[in-house]
Amino acid sequence: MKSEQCRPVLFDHDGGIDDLLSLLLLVRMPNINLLGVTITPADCYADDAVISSRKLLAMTGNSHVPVSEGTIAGPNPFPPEWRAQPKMCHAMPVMLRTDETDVPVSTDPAHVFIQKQLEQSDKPVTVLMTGPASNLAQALKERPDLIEKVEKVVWMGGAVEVNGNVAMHDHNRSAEWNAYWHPQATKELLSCGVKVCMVPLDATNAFPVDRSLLHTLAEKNTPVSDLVGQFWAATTTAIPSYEFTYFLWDILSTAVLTIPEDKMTIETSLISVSVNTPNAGQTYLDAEKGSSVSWLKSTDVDYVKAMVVHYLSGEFLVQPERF
Ligand code: AGV
Ligand code: CA
Repeated sequence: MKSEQCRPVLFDHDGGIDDLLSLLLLVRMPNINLLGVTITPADCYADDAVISSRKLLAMTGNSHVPVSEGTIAGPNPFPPEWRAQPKMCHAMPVMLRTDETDVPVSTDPAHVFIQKQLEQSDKPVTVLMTGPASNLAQALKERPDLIEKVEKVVWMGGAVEVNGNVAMHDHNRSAEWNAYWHPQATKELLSCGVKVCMVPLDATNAFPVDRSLLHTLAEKNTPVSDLVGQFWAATTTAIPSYEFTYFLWDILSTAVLTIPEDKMTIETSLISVSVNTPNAGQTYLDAEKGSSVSWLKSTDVDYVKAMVVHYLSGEFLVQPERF
């Protein structure tokens, strides 16, 4: 199914509900050769993320794709309620019925796993990252020679011209959570010279998980769309003490690998990262000292929603037609 002209992709995620749905979306999009899945113990507990990732790979006929757990922890932990929430994903019946034990788990920590995968690939690799930047930043800090093996990094993170989503007592709400969890890693990633396309809140704010999206998915009435709808249904109540809306943050970032260029507005700006309170993790425009970074400003929202629903519908073992 995965032929030679497919582009090699490493997926680094942090086990949230939309990270897991992003894994499902990624393996169902065309022309992707998934080399491996690495996990950051950020917006999840790593054990849960490993189990759910292996099950989703097994269910979709991708049992050959190895999973690796990250060992690096950022200084600003996610709220424990958010980290525990995705446990319900591997408690759902179709997930419980799936045996994940054939899917290999690497003995290397994620940053070493990433180094080995980049080294072994004969083509430059696209890195999709939907959690904090710690694994990749560490991998490239230790091995700057591998930067040339990265085609580009598509990263869900940051907030450029809009407010962030961190609401902590010592923070002024200017940062997005993935950037805030490990501000130093964010700074290293954006300044190390690797080509980055950020998918910040500027673009993801247009994609709340709302009733109309849930209805559209429900009407598809297929095994894949039903599981996706169940995962998203769990996001509609669990977090009101922090925030009332869940967004398609990671889903949009994953979709960027396939969205045609004329359906997106991408800017390139000089951007710096703060590592101190009260704005740790803020990704701000800085014409003097910033690094050149591409970032997704907006998309054709209806097109992207329709594309996402298309690839997230059907049978688990049947690759969807091209949208
Ligand atoms: O800031 C968005 C990132 C995405 O990678 N994550 C969730 C997505 O996986 C953190 C986050 C922000 N608000 C949240 C988050 C919420 N209300 N619940 C769980 N995670
Ligand atoms: Ca995430």
